[in-house]
This record gives sequence, structure tokens and C-alpha cells, in this order.
Amino acid sequence: MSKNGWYRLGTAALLVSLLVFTCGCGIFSSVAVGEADAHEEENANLVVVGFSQIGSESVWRTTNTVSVQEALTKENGYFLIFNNARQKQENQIKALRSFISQRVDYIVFSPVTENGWDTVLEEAREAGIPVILLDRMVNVEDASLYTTWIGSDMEEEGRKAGRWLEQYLKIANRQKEDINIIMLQGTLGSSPQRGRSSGFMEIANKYINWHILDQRSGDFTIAKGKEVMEQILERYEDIDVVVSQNDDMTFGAIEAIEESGRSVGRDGDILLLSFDAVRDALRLVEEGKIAVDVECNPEQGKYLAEVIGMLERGEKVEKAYVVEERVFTKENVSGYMNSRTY
Ligand code: GZL
Repeated sequence: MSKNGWYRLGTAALLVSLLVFTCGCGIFSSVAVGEADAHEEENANLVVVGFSQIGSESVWRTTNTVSVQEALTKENGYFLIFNNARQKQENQIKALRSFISQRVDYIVFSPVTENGWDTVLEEAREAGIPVILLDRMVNVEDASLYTTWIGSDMEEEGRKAGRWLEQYLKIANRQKEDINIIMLQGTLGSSPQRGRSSGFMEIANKYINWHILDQRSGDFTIAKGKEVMEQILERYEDIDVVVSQNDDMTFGAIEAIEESGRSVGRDGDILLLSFDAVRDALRLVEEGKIAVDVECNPEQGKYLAEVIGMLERGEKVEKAYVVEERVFTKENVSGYMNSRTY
């Protein structure tokens, strides 16, 4: 299938469809759960979708929200009930139960962490409501508890960062040096934190001279990223690399590093590897402050609408849809700056 510039390439064995697509970005708005009756007369023919979003912890997250709200509009045939869980799993579970009691047609959610969803997903299944996972993944015994997952290959994102460092050290003729590495982790137990950590470690474990000095969670936010980086800088004198699992923590880490009198960049004291590739971070890649930024594409709304459309038409959907993503460095970033929508 190819529509709106994205393609489905998948083999049954992999059960993964690779889609390349382009999206736009719109105005932020939300309807809290319970404020509107999705089954009022005027909305009777709309596809009612309950969407539990993790929160608004990062630029990535707010972009992800906008992409869904812009795709699932009334004009496009949807009635969207949106809930912001403010980073709490119990708020997401409450929202999912509210969607079930409102008899929505679909539940969509990005699980803040992977565990603890079996019971509420069983309740959704008993209610006959399909569940679509967006962005993050759940860890459940029975994969039939959700219909499909749309997101990024987080392990591969971690490997991409590791491969870049491997290549960089080779070109800089530093592959024999002791390399002291700090990992700023995202929300512990979330699929991006687990995936990016395991993917990077798959590469790091090949080198006895790569030393992971410390790993601490900055919870994907600027403030926590700065706070944790300050603690780490007080404790460790000799840091060569910081692997920061999202750009917001990277922004905080740069502030802390520079306030400590040290510098970031390929010619600085500390090399920064980051994830997400939001526009403000790509500007820092252009300036040389961030050495590499591994893209994680938040614009999944259009993609979600396509999958719901397939389900509405009774078409078979894959168990997983993975978007294609790039790696940005000083060498290639300028060519993309004008086309970035977030
Ligand atoms: C990744 C997404 C992560 C982003 C962060 O798919 O879940 O959560 O990397 C966001 O910016 O907070």
C-alpha cells in the first residue's frame, strides 16, 4: 500500500511494516476525559477514539500530541477524547477505564512504563474495544491484549549512537584510549529507556576500554537532566562522553556542564550523544555542541489515522509499524533544518 507518501514494506516473518511518511504539525487543543459525551447525536457517526497521552515532559511529547490531535479531527471523521496523564501510570489506567465506560471505538495510549497493564487491557478486551499502542510498548504475557503498536525501534536507536561513537573514535585515532562514558537515562522502565540503553550497550560491550562510569535517570526532562548532570559532574573528574537519552535532558546537561567550567563538543571536554532530533537540538548539532542526534520521529498521528482507517474497513493490520529514522551530525544536519516541522 502506498498513500500520502508512506509505504508498507514488510515480510510476514518479521511482522513489521516499515513506513516512510511526511507529516505536518498543528494547533494544541485537548478535551479532558468525561467533559464531552462522545455519543451525542451530532457525533453519532464519528469514530470515537480515547487517547491517553503520557504527559508533556518534552518537545518530543508535545509534538507527538499535536500530530495525533491534528490527524484525528472531526473533519476527518473522528471524535477524540484526550487525556494527559502527567507522567503517572495510575492516571493512564483511570483514563483507559473511563474510555471503556464511555464505550469508545478505539483506545490509543503511549504507556509511560512497560509493566502493569495486563488487567486494564483485559478489561478493554472484555469490552470489545481494540487497543492501539502509540510510541512506547507494554510488557504483557498475552500480546493479543493490543491490536497493533506504532513507534520507533528503540534498540536500533541505541545501536546507532554506539556505532557513531565507534566510527568517531576510529577516525580520531582514539580507539585504544580509555573512554569514560555517562548515560543519562530516560524514565526508568520505559521502552525508550530500556531500548536505547540495551542498543548502546550492545556496541559498548565490544570494547573493554569503554567504561560506563554511571547511569542515572533524568526522566526525559530538562530540569531533571540538569540536576542529575550536576551531581555527576561533582563526582567524576574525567568524563569523555555523555549519552543522553533525549534532547530535553541534553539541554539540561549542557547547562550543567558549561556552568561547571567544562565544554561540550568534538573539540571540547565532553562529547554529547543525544536522541529525538528536535529542531533546537539540531541547531546545537550545527553549532558542534551535540556531536550526534539520533532521530526518534514523534509525528505518528497521520500514521495512526491510516491504521484506524484500515481497521474500520475490516482490513488486516500488522502487529507492529516501525517508522524510518535518521542520524544527524554536523556533516549532514544543515540539509534538513528547513524541512524540520518540530
Ligand atoms: C520516544 C519517546 C520519548 C522521547 C522523549 O519514543 O517515548 O519520550 O525520546 C519523550 O523525548 O519524553
